[in-house]
Amino acid sequence: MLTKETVKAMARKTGFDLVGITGAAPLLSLVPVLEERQRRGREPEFVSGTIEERITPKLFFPEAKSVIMTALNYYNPAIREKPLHGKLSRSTWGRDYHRVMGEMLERLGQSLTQLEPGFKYKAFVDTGPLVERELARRAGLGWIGKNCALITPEFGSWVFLGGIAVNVELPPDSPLNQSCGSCRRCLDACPSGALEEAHCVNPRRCLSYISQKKGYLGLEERKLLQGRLYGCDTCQEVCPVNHKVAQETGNAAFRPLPHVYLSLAEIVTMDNKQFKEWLGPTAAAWRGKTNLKRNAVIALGNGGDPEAIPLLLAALKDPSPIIRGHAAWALGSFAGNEAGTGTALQKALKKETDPMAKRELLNALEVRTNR
Ligand code: B12
Ligand code: SF4
Ligand code: SF4
Repeated sequence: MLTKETVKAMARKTGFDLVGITGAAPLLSLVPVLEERQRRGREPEFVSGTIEERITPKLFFPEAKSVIMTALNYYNPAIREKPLHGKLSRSTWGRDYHRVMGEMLERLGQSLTQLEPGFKYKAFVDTGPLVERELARRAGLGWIGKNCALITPEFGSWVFLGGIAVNVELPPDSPLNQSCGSCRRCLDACPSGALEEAHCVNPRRCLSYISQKKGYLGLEERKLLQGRLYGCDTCQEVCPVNHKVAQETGNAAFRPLPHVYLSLAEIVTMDNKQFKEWLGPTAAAWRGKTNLKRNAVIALGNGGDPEAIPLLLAALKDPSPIIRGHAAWALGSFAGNEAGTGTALQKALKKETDPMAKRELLNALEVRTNR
């Protein structure tokens, strides 16, 4: 018979940093939290599943009797910031964790199938409906920080979560009896005020979400993003637990790939082939090329470095109206009357057919006249 010890040993052998077990009972304590989010229209558009599906392992895998929760440490020390370069969250520095962890979970499931006749499982990492932080908390992997992250005593919050629902009953682990205490550094450091109170993030104000949202961003959102190209690490970077326990990942798949050193110029001008080659293997690609280019244009505008101006003038001719529109805004945000910019904006306005991009061009020209 499959024992908890065998399962854990196999998970470690597969390469997981942490493993814990919880039952398949629904995550009932989340119901009021999820209802409130729905009522206030706060769920990101890419979150799938009804509340019932998000809290019920048996709706995900009808034969589920237990859930094996795993964590992978993905921490890498900071990369030195450079002018005219943007910022990617650490979760996107290495290979896409959905693939890396998904493959590992499948391997774990297959190994357990070899050991136990009739063993069945279904794996999930991030894109499934189940709320993984709560499953991980219940499986004793860590506690929920005031920044909403699952914080582990071994690696802090720099861990990806994933699991397999299984058709065998395993003795569950107990949740940890740990908390953030009186600390509130993440609440004070969140640049957008998305952490409205302890354990409660407003997803629509979270810069991680804003960086992933498609289309035109509002003026406040553009300013708040600063140089972020994808994701936001601020509430984890300030966390004293992370300062104390974070350790460089031992998983080669999560070491930084060359894309983390790309300049904003390279991102703003990349074509489809470069996008696929540079970002395709990472988790920063799933919202598409235009999103990253848009965020790079915004970073150039926020950076205020005059070297950005020729790049932004070129971006006024980009095939995507979203890039043209944000480039107009970025040019409008430069303080002086840089030679040629006004004329370039006027010229672009004459040719522009997209109503939103046209509005951005008009706004940029108005900002410059009023200066
Ligand atoms: C949608 C989503 C987002 C959205 C919304 C996030 C949110 N917190 O609501 C956005 C795009 C903003 C986002 C951002 C990030 N995400 Co995200 N995201 C998800 C996803 C797909 C679903 C999350 C969800 O349904 N949340 C519902 C809410 C209710 O639960 P929760 O926020 O996850 O967590 C807890 C608290 O809200 C808490 N809670 C609520 N009320 C109360 C009250 C009290 C008193 C207490 C104690 C607790 C408490 O209970 C919840 C569970 O225990 C999960 C994967 C998954 N399927 O679970 C990944 C996931 C949560 N994300 C992850 C990551 C890494 C991030 C980012 C760090 C990425 C980045 N660097 O930009 C940021 C962190 C932002 C933050 N501070 O939460 C990891 C988390 C790893 C970890 N160690 O915690 C996950 C688990 C993906 C994975 N498989 O690894 N994410
Ligand atoms: S990820 Fe950034 S914006 Fe979102 S809650 Fe944390 S600090 Fe705030
Ligand atoms: S910064 Fe402080 S309050 Fe926020 S998650 Fe870390 S320990 Fe908890």
